[in-house]
Amino acid sequence: MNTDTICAIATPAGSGAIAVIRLSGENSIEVVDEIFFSKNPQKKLISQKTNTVHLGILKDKNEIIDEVLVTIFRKPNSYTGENIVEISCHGSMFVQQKILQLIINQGVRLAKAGEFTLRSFLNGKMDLSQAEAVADIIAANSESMHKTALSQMRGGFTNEIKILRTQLLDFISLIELELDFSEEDVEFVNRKQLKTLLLDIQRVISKLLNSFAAGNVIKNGIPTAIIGDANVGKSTLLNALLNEEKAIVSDIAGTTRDAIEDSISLEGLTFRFIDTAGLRETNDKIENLGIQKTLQNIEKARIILYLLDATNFENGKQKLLPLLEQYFDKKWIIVVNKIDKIENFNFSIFENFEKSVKTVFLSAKYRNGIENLIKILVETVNVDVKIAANEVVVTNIRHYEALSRAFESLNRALNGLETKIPTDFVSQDIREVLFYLGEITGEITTNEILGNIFAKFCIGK
Ligand SMILES: Nc1nc2c(ncn2[C@@H]2O[C@H](COP(=O)(O)OP(=O)(O)OP(=O)(O)O)[C@@H](O)[C@H]2O)c(=O)[nH]1
Ligand SMILES: [Mg+2]
Repeated sequence: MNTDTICAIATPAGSGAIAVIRLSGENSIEVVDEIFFSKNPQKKLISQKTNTVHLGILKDKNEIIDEVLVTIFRKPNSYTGENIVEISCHGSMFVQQKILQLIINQGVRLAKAGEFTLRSFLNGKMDLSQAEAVADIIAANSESMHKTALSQMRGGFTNEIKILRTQLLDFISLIELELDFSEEDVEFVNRKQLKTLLLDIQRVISKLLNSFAAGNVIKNGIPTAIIGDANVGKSTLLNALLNEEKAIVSDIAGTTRDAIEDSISLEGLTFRFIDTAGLRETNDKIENLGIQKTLQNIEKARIILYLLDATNFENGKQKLLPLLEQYFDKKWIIVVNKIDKIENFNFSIFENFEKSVKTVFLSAKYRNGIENLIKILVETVNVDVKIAANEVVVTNIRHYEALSRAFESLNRALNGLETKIPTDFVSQDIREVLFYLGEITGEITTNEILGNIFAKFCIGK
């Protein structure tokens, strides 16, 4: 394990009011002491207490670089578990680089992405899933994402897993003892108790596996496909929802060929809107590929906004019914667009149009009625996502995979107990359960796993 001192700019690239440069490692306090001068010439950082802040100037030989605040965290009570110094300087790019260079000149190494958090994990300050949650918190851009990441950082579901894993470890040691005495036909392990524990674990894992779908929605946004005939205003609606001219809009039917998508957070929920190629008969090869893709996007979506043109809806209506039947498990919302084109719009034409499905009337072009659509969108998903946000949820694909593997091994172990196969096979399956559960929390890690996780972090975290 590396214990050298590392440094990085912890604030985003660019200039700002303040920037923070961070050092971690045995020598961080001494290193900063070399360039830091307090008003009181007697004051040395090395003799200051932990968690204290000091005002002074940084100097490169005799040249003053900046007036700064220096915060000291002594090991082991710091983020990384090592000595940490944070220098808050004025946020000019030039000053930041200059200070960083000064520190590096003293033999401190530039930190790799996520290295501070990696050290925190290696020093036992947090488990692996908590470290991953740190990255998720930084990436969170909606309330629900933030909530789940925060709950995970504070322990989330891994506490429960750790407890069950420890209990299982106790059993496995007894089982293995039993195997050592196999000639003597003794039973140290109460099979009934073991089975109860395995069933407990099975219940927990299966709950977590089920939460992944909801977790995924929270993290990546609720996939919402915008579907309909050509020219009904799908791209116009996408732009209105995103508040941005993302997709090309034109009065030529068949404008959108490839699916266009983007996410936006609406009332705390992230929606991923997918604008698609209009459904119509055409000989255009590329457009046809686009239409096939539209069908795949219906498949992947959770919510379908089905657009109709208020001035010309017969065609769209005919296509809607078979789609509704085929994709009955999706949440459909019918959007009647271009109502600005009709004076004295007669809503009753659409009444009972499709009883089970909500209908919204709007003008995408003039952004009339968009608020109402957003309200209905939020209502549509709120129920299931809200539940998910308050429970522990798995949002991380790595955790999901490890849990799936653990689940398989667990079922084999339970089967083995049932059919009374030789104990060493059962013990092998239980070892596997332990292995996969340990992978989540980091009790079992490989360099490859660590490398994958921390490479995704920002430098300075
Ligand atoms: N008056 C009016 N025109 C609209 C409205 N929404 C869209 N349009 C117009 O309808 C035409 C088609 O709009 P698009 O958004 O490109 O339609 P689309 O469904 O994406 O079309 P394709 O990509 O070809 O399938 C454009 O000329 C838009 O300006 C609306 O609410 N009112
Ligand atoms: Mg379009």
